[in-house]
Amino acid sequence: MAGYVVVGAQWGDEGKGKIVDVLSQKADCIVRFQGGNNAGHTVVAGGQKNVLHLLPSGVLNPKAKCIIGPGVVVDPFVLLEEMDTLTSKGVSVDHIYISDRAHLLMPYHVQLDCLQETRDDARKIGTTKRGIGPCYADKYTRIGLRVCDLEDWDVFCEKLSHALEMKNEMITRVYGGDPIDRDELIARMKPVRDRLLPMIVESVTMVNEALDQDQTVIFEGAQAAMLDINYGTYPYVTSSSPTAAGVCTGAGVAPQKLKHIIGVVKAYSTRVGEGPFVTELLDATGELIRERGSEYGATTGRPRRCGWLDMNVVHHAAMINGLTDLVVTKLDILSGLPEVKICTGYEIDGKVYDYIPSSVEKVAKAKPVYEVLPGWEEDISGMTRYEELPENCKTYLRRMEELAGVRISMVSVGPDRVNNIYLH
Ligand code: 2SA
Ligand code: GDP
Ligand code: MG
Repeated sequence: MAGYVVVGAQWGDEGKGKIVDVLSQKADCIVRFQGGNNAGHTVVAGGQKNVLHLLPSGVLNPKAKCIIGPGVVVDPFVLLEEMDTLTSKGVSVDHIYISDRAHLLMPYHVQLDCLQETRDDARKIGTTKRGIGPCYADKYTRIGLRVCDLEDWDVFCEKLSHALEMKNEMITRVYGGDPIDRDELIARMKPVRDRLLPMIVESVTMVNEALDQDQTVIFEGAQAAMLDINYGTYPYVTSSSPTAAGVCTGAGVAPQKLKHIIGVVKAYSTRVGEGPFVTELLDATGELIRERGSEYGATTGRPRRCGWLDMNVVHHAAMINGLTDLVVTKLDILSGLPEVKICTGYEIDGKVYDYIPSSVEKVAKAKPVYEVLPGWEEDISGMTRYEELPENCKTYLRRMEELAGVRISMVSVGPDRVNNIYLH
């Protein structure tokens, strides 16, 4: 039984897509378990770059089953567009399956997300405006539409009409927006339904059987621990659980079946959207990291905020996920900096915290406690063995391991699937 979980240990964009692609080459099954097309997962292979939003990053391996799991919110229009783009590049999409339990993200969710984000600047979350929050809200209010509802067209139309009536009331009365026309939406959904029907599966049994047969199954997280609805910097979070626990609820798999829990850690920190960011660099170094690391949203193109590595954050992620391994990415981007800093705690009103306080107001006041380490000059992007790395680079990695209490099993030194150094 080999269940591999790949999750983000910071604020997302750590390079999970790349790591899932690397692992997928020997996998039987890759499962997305939360989030939706807010995700932007980049895979670079043989000079060709693909950015995946809803499809699992294992899609380039035609032999592996790629499953959009029960915990995902699926915008069917985006899904089909993403599949068509891959098809036009010669990538097979015959191995993609959608869970019958996944929720459908409808145009009214997107509209509500946009309206909520533009209504009150002071309370803006900085979402991707892809409708994620409103769709999960409907799921928990129990007026969501699920993929299985598509199987009976009359049932689907009835449920859609009921939900749309309430949503239109909100769109028009609360936000003064334009209502969505029911007949038009139903007409748009008909051809979509016809294309989706053959891809619908009962994924829970499928995935559990694969694990019971000792197949290699990868659970691909989107976003990251600090964006977790329960354990992130609430309310500046996404609306799902991008953690190992999220695999259990979002894929229908028991905790003891998850053997390897890999936390992907970028060698520095980035965040996109609003919310506190204790190690943020609002200076030339932050700018340098953004440009060198091409730190722009893979879905929205927004510039990402950049800062030093925050081990308070990584330690938090290690704890709530039960990480067994760290994979460190983008270490190549730090080459040439005279010194590198690691945050080991937060100073708030004279007290040092070695954990993440729950109050976002408190975190916003925190001053980082730094350890300053010497940098390294060498370009490490072509290196393939740990021994080749500069001493200062090794010291940086070892300190990360110590502070996280988790071993580093791989270091990524470039975007391509071959740019890796294996430690274990
Ligand atoms: P949402 O849209 O409701 O999930 O937004 C809520 C918060 O979650 C953040 N979020 C992300 N953070 C980093 N990367 C994400 N994916 C894209 C990428 C982001 C992009 O790969 O670059 O292109 O802008 C992602 N998705 C959601 C979001 O910024 C809010 O802070
Ligand atoms: P994800 O959301 O966690 O999958 O990450 P993104 O794809 O949004 O952002 C990571 C970016 O860094 C992508 O452009 C990757 O191609 C790139 N990347 C991943 N690993 C490395 C690395 O080790 N070095 C460099 N230079 N780029 C990397
Ligand atoms: Mg991303």
